[in-house]
Amino acid sequence: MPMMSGARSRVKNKMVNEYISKIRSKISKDDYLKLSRIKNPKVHQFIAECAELCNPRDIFICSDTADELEYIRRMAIETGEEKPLAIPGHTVHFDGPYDQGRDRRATKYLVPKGDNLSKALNQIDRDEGLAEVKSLLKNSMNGRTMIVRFVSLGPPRSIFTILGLQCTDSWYVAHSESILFRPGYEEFCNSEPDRPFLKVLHSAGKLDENMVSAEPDKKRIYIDYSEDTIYSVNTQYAGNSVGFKKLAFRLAIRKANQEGWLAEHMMIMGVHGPGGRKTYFAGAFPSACGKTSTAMLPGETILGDDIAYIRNVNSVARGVNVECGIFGILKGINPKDDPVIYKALTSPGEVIFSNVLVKDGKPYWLGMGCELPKDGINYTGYWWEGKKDEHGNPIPPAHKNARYTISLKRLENCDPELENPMGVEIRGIMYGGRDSKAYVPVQQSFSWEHGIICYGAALETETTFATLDKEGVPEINMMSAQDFISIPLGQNLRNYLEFGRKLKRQPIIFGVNYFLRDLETGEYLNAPEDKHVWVKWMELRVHRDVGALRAPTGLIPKYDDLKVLFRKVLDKEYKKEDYIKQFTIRVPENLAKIKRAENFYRDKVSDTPDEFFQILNQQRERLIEARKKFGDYISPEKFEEE
Ligand code: SPV
Ligand code: MN
Repeated sequence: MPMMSGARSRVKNKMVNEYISKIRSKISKDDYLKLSRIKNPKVHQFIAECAELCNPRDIFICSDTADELEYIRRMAIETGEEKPLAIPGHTVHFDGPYDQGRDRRATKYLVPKGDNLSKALNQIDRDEGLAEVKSLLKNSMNGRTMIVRFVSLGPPRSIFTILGLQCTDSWYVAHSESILFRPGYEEFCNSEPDRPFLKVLHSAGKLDENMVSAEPDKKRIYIDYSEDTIYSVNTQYAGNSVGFKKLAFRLAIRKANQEGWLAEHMMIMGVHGPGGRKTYFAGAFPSACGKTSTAMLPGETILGDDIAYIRNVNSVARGVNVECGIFGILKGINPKDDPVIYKALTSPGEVIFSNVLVKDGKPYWLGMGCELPKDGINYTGYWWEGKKDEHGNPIPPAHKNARYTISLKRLENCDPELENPMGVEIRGIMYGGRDSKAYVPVQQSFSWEHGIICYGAALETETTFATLDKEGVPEINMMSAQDFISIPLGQNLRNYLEFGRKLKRQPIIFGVNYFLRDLETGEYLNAPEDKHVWVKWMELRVHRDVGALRAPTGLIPKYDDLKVLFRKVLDKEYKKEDYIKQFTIRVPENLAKIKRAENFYRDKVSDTPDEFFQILNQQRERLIEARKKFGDYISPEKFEEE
């Protein structure tokens, strides 16, 4: 690395000292030394500016030592943001009743004058937004400590690494970051003074007597992409406050686009195939649509459950997990269906539960496989069966979006390549939405472009409890990352298409749908565990070990192959009639789906590439052609082998 000239270095050091001196009265001598080891003046500038705006009583610099991490844990309990539970290492945190999920309405991009973002993205003029959020942050840390955290997104010292710095007044947020992200202080110290990094300023704002953000109507989460900075205030829900999760992800998407790689809302898993081989898949699913449960399938390994960076390395796609922990949904986790995670959540060790029901030091959540107590403490305070909210609606014992935060290393099925600085080769990518009517449970695309466009860009899903909006409304959710895409959507699609075209070995693209229902009865056509069979089938397809049938929407499995897999994987009899129901191509529903995707992109995305409409149209023509021969609902047995 080039050395700085003496004169330049002296100027930089002077600036460093100037910024640190501004906050000198609020930091200890030790912390002063910790900051002096970092040579990047922008780090000191950001910390000094945050302190000036939010006016904390003091500042705590975390350099990632075991003692400091323990101190953060203790402070989260001492301040009351977390409460200890009976099992050692377990704590519970509550968010307020209006802070139980990502808040789309309060989350906005700050758009400088003259810049254009797709209409579909929530935005505000940068000057106006900055003035608003800064006025809310003004003096927000009065009487509290500002905690400074440094993290490495992706394994440290790798081509994937992006550095992040967060200032927060929430010990819960700082604690969550210890579990979810790799330490970054050392890498900050060892970096050149001009190395870019992402910045987050968060304040929980005014707190009530239970240490819960008390002014949800003043919640703002603003993304200043022109300065790689995020402002978040009057919220504690981790998706809104832990800046390196979905907020920094939005900034990473912009960076990835500029540099020609992919930042994705994807899990990464290792799938075991015949002969002891392991094949890595990435999978994009909207929130609460089966992403973590796929990555957690018993007998396979989990490398990541939420955010992946994928790069072209020697002409193959390699991916890493941006995080090293899980902020996962508790609802439905039970010892029968999810033995690995259930065991980790009921054994001693560090876990933060949020928005569960607590009774006698034990956390309870919906669908945990046992009867829940009739009273206890939940996100509304003391709860009893029959308690109603202000609109007269019954309050559930635990929130549907109750979550756990745990380190991946605590799991028996954690993939050994988690910390590989070169990541793992991604051989398959799956896109899965909540589509009750049209797509079959699993299909393989005809090409990279077909998969990216028809399964990824046109992905349609019904809204879930992971955001504060109404549930069950169908919407287009591009690559399952619509909430996070911070550039014009057409440009995002172009970047994707280009990325694949430059690879010598492209990942195979699959579309999955765990939510297909019978058109008449409305019943789900598959059990949740069936996804394991689809995953094993995809693994075989990557290696071309089984054939497939050429349907208008993609290559679909043959009955005989699935029958063998159902027996092997689930020890289940797979009936021909079930196969036919699940894999019947529903022409009217698929045509309507294409129309909705076209309308969305035509109305909302002015820079959609023509290729998108061409490829969707080809799918339409294949469907119409097939309908001429076989009618509206076509049994898979009508299709020929590829
Ligand atoms: C999601 O909602 O997609 C999550 C949780 O993974 S959050 O951190 O809220 O984004
Ligand atoms: Mn997610």
